[in-house]
Amino acid sequence: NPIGVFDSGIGGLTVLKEIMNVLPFEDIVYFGDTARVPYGSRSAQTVTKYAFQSINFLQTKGVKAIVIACNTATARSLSIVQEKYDIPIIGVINAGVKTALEVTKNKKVGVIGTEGTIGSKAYEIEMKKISNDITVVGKACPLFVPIAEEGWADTDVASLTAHKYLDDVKKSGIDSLVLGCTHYPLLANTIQKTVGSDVQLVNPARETAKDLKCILEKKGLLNEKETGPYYEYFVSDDPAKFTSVGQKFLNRDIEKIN
Ligand code: DGN
Repeated sequence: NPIGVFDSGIGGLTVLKEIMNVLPFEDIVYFGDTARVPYGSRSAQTVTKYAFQSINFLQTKGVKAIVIACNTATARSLSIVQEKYDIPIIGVINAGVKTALEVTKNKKVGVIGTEGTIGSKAYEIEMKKISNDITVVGKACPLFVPIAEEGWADTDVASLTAHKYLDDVKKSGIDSLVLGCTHYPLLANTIQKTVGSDVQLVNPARETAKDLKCILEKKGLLNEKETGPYYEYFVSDDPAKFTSVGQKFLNRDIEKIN
């Protein structure tokens, strides 16, 4: 059976890319809720309703596990949906939390994400469960999303925007910075230049893929046969933009799209 992955739109493709690298023989069904993106500015109740709908849809495809490849949807709904379904469901936040705590030396961690993710304090709450002497500096950077989708990640527009958002975050003395939104890995170069090389960036997508592998292994759900994987994409709005922008996010062609 395939793994189900969903996101508010195309951003989750940065997570999908990591899953494809770590689990190259797994079939995957991806759902991007492009008709209702962005989730970042919506209420917890609305995002949770959308998450249930996405999971119910993926279940019609017979998925054996689900990855919520969206920081906002993870922040708003993960614990609620985990209670309602029998299959493993993981989000992207725990992996980022774990890695940031491993990386930080001065215990001052920056977290950037959408307004929804930062407003929920999900990263901070999870970090403090593990280490109560940690200082978390959160900052919503909503404009990074359209900049990444426009393909402007390495332009002066991105750099100016990054300075506007991050100069204060940098001044607070953080030594690590979690890219707590699916789009931000695309801006990693610009963000790194802005905060300086002494701040280590943490990409939760990579760690999420490794966590998924562990969970599938533990539950005996790994695909043992080494056959060419099958990838299928579904979107709730026009597939054309998803395909053109998505190929940049994924670094490969998007073929079977519905
Ligand atoms: N996928 C969203 C996230 O990771 O928070 C970003 C896009 C959005 O819905 N604003």
